[in-house]
Amino acid sequence: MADVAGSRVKRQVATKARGKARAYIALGANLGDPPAQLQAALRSLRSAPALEVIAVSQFYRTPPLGPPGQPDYCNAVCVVDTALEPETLLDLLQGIENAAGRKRDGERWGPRLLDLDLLHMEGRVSETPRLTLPHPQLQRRAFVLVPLAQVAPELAIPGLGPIATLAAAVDRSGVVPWH
Ligand code: A4P
Ligand code: MG
Repeated sequence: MADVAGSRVKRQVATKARGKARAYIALGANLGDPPAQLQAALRSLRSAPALEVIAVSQFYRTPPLGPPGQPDYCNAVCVVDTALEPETLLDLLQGIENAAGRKRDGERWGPRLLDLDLLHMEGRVSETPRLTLPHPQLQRRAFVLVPLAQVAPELAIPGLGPIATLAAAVDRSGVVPWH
């Protein structure tokens, strides 16, 4: 146990020494072939020179939040280390969404081919018109908290608290593994 904790501390120190921060990205899709779009987005993230993908959660089937009548979502969370500034990382995520054919002209929370949201970035907060960090809806969404708790069970977000506590407080009954 001590070894595991010790190596975690060393890893955090090494990460900071390189000027990198750990970031948590939510992936979602409910049009086309959702798991294939998530896999393609993960390939793009892995091939981005400015990012190191550290962990990816399982893919989950989740009931849609938003207008009724849309398909279930496929959701996941990915952990990366990066030296990018938060808004530059958002540019990268939106570029991947656009390359997947994402349109932004639909209704709020309507169906989509690919959505990549920046959930949290270690040591960073933001309240600009383009970027709110931590993500303002994070603590309400089982489709975010279940995969986030899987890849970062010990994460605590300043102002919100431990992910495990947040995940235990939402209705997770509709969130099931994607088969
Ligand atoms: N923006 C501000 N902060 C952030 C952030 N932390 N991460 C701005 C990403 N973007 C952020 O986003 C609208 C604007 O939010 C961006 O231009 C960016 O500058 P968008 O992706 O263009 O549009 P959107 O995703 O439709 O907007 P919104 O309101 O952010 O939707 P959400 O919150 O992403 O919700 N149900 C299930 N089961 N699973 C889902 O994944 N997703 C949504 C979308 C609705 N229902 C869902 C799911
Ligand atoms: Mg979005």
